[in-house]
Amino acid sequence: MRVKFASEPASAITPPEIYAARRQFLQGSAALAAISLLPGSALSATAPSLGPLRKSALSTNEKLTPFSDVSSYNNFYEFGTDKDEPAKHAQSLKPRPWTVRIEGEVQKPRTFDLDALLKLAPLEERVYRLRCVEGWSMVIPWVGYPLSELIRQAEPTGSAKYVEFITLNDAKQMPGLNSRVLDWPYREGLRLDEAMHPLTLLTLGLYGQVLPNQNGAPVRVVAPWKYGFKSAKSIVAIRLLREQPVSSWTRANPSEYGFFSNVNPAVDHPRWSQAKERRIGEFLKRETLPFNGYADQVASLYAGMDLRKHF
Ligand SMILES: Nc1nc2c(c(=O)[nH]1)N[C@H]1C(S)=C(S)[C@@H](COP(=O)(O)O)O[C@H]1N2
Ligand SMILES: [Mo]
Repeated sequence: MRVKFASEPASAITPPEIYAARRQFLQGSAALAAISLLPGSALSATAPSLGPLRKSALSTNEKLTPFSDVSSYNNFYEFGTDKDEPAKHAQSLKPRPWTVRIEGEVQKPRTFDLDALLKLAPLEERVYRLRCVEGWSMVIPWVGYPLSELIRQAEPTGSAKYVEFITLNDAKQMPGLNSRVLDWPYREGLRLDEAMHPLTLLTLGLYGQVLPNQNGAPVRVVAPWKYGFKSAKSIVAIRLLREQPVSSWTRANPSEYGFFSNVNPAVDHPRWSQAKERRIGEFLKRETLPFNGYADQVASLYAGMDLRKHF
């Protein structure tokens, strides 16, 4: 990670060890065990800190996946399709300067630069499970605030029913765009009520630091009850829509990737079971939980829907 905040003096940058100590203090004994397994040196020595952070009650207490795995085992097809390619190639991404525009069915279309996004709402640490449709999962301490904080700034009209997320589309920064593996730019979407749900995080960092490029710098979305591909990285536009958008994965293979893609152990992917998952760093597989363990918070969003049909 070589991102620097041009505006910040070196003294404002919290060393990773201090971050780890602060997090221990905040999280109490449940997280102590997890943190002590994680040497400060495992964090980036150069990435700017995003502290101080509020602790979120929506966090899981599960053991964190080490920073080294979170930042080296990635899906980010703009940098290649192998898990190790984003970490190898994403240094060509320039996360500053950066803007995100909010447009479409809104009364106030707006463009925010990164400094404005960082100041828009108090940053929180949210420890979430992330479950990839491929059958692996991680536990990641994300940093951000509810996406709803950003969306409401643009004042969605009464006709807005869906939200589309559009990733940067620049082959100079993203060598994978020269491959036809997906229809670029990467697009994802949520229903408006999903996007406004308090769990849905506008994500600017992880492990207390700005996002590593390979994790979607400088800004991404994380919707933790859905398969990982719903959480678009390196977003440049958020579009409010009347109609359901077609995401890149649905376009590539509609019979395998539906619009909702809620984590569901009872609905197999056409080519493999979704009943279990491998937590990165563990040997034995775990049972996959409905809605990735967030059923209490989100199941009501789908009341009356047949989730086998709306997969
Ligand atoms: N723009 C973009 N966003 C993306 C992807 C991608 O290829 N391009 N991959 C998705 C998939 S499949 C997963 S599992 C998660 C992985 O996020 P992580 O690497 O930060 O763990 O990012 C998602 N967001
Ligand atoms: Mo994924």
